[in-house]
Amino acid sequence: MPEIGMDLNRFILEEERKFPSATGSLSIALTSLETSVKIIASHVRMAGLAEIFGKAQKTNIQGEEVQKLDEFSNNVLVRVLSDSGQFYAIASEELDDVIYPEKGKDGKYIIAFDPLDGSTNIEVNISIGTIFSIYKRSKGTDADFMCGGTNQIAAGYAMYGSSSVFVYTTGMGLNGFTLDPSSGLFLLSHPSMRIPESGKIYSFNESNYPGWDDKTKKYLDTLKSSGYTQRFIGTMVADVHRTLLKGGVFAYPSDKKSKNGKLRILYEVFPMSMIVEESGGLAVDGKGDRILDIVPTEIHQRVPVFLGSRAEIEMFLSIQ
Ligand code: AFP
Repeated sequence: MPEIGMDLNRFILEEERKFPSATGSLSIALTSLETSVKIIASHVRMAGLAEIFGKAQKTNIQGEEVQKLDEFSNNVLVRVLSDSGQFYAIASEELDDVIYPEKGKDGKYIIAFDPLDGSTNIEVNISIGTIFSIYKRSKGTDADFMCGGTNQIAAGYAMYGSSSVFVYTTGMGLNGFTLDPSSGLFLLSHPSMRIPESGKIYSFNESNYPGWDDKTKKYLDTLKSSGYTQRFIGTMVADVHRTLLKGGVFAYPSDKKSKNGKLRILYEVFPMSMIVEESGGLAVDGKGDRILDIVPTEIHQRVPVFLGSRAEIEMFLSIQ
């Protein structure tokens, strides 16, 4: 068990030492993510003060309103990750097309991210976050991103809440770090995270109930009649973070208006599914198929998702 309080940088290096053949590329890649989220965290703290607050009066590829802090976060990630030289390609929820950074032409990795998840919560001072997912470069085209969730080599998120946390996995356990504002270091606070086998919370946007299919409606009815309570923040990072710590289920089902649900597979659903599975939980789509086995066909694809504790996902799977 790693030592509580260990600095994220040292943790990344100690993990690398477990693989004598490692070149250090993944460590540099992860450290560049750490740098990016520290910069974003400090700007999130300043949001109400630093004229960065407010809307940029544009819409992004998803037709959603882009806020200034989204643009800032996207720009920080693109710049810092490009400068690291480790990423051959970068796909962002905020950008129409994949970027191929000049400095990354020899990079072994590609990365997909949602720079600022939960952006509608910025103005009301509710937790927001950054989500990322790393793959190996193969052919060197956009198609490299369409290799399926099981090929992620690392996934993680940062949450900017009452404190800032950084949670990530490289497939060797899930670990969470909390930012110490006085030293500016992410310190290990949640080693070897395990999701509870079951919980008592369901996290759905229940206002979509009328548009759900019968199975989803029946599931929700069963949860309610079995004494579950509801929490829905509207920031996937925060809802999943709570689900990891307290157990239960987070879901964003399809509905009559959004046939594939709302959440994006590359930027949100794959990384969170890897994280939840790594902690001992399950992540499935509306048909009950494992999320990580899906092979997307386009970078901005959406997918319905049900993820969380084993007991609550098995309950969903058992409903006819
Ligand atoms: P924004 O980043 O546009 O706020 O969307 C957040 C999100 O993608 C995800 O984090 C939430 O779970 C989900 O949307 C909430 O969406 P609704 O409030 O529309 O149900």
